[in-house]
Amino acid sequence: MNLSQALLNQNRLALTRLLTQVENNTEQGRAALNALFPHTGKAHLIGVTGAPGTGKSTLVNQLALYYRKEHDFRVAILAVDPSSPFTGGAVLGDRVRMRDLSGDKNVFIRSMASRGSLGGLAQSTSAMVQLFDAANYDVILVETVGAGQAEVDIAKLAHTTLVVEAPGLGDDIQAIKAGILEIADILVINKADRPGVEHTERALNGMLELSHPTRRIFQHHGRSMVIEEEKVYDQQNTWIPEVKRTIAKEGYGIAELGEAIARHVDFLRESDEWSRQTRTQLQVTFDTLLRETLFNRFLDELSPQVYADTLSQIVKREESPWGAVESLLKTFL
Ligand SMILES: Nc1nc2c(ncn2[C@@H]2O[C@H](COP(=O)(O)OP(=O)(O)O)[C@@H](O)[C@H]2O)c(=O)[nH]1
Ligand SMILES: [Mg+2]
Repeated sequence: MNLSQALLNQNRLALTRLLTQVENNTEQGRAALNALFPHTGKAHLIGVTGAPGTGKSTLVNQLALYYRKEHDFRVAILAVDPSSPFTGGAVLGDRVRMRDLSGDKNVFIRSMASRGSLGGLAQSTSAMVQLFDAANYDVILVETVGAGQAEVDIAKLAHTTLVVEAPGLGDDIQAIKAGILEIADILVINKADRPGVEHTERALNGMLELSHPTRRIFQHHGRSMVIEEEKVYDQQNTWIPEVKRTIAKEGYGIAELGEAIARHVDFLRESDEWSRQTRTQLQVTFDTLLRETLFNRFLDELSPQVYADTLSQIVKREESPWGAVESLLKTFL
């Protein structure tokens, strides 16, 4: 059976198998990505990131239910959690998710626990997302934990990035420290039933005020004007992140969040930002593949002895990395 063809026919087993191939960066996985590429480029990729315990899994679960009910979208969920390699990332939120969404053949849930192969976590994620895209999922929700460089890289893949905060996680807002606020299109204050929600909201608004001084008020013919809620982007046509409160556990604020996400999609389409993002992502994929392939091909040609000798010369400072590369390349040209 041709797995790629089966995937296009929305066969779940084929998708499951190819996801594993692609996650492990096998020959078969790469061949499938190549064959399926013409069928990609349609899905809306939503990244959901934030500190552990803020309620990301619960929120993703609720968003999936919302998209099923309100829009009849086909929804894929990819939970990237390298911190729990033995459980496959299936913590409490994921079990709840499984219960609510299992049995719906238009929902597909997958956990990724590995650090990702050669190209790294972001590249593995990107490749797995392409399979969901080809399999005709309208919305792909990618949940990532924490705020490291890998999470930032994954967030850059997404068309829309939600950064989830929760009140009472200490006075510092976790995400700000890691600079993850800069990648947020929508800031979600989940657990809005908890005390301290006003404090968190004030802190986030303060941060936004600094980075987007035009957020609430801008000058118009010398007069100050308050922007209406629907017109959340400024004159430069840049998106101003929205702040939304949710109680994911009870489904509160989910529809409003869904509407904010829809406004962001409208903005991406109208401002041509969607095509720009797509172009950048494809360039990253292309460059990464090129670098990886050339490097591997070069190593295949080079005897391990020559590599080891050169490295020890560099370590002894008899040769510089620059000089070594130059002379090695000469012998191959
Ligand atoms: N009080 C409250 N608890 C919530 C809310 N959303 C999720 N939780 C709980 O917070 C815990 C962590 O949720 P989870 O979705 O696994 O968080 P994640 O680690 O960010 O994926 C679970 O016990 C959830 O039931 C909420 O809006 N309010
Ligand atoms: Mg989770």
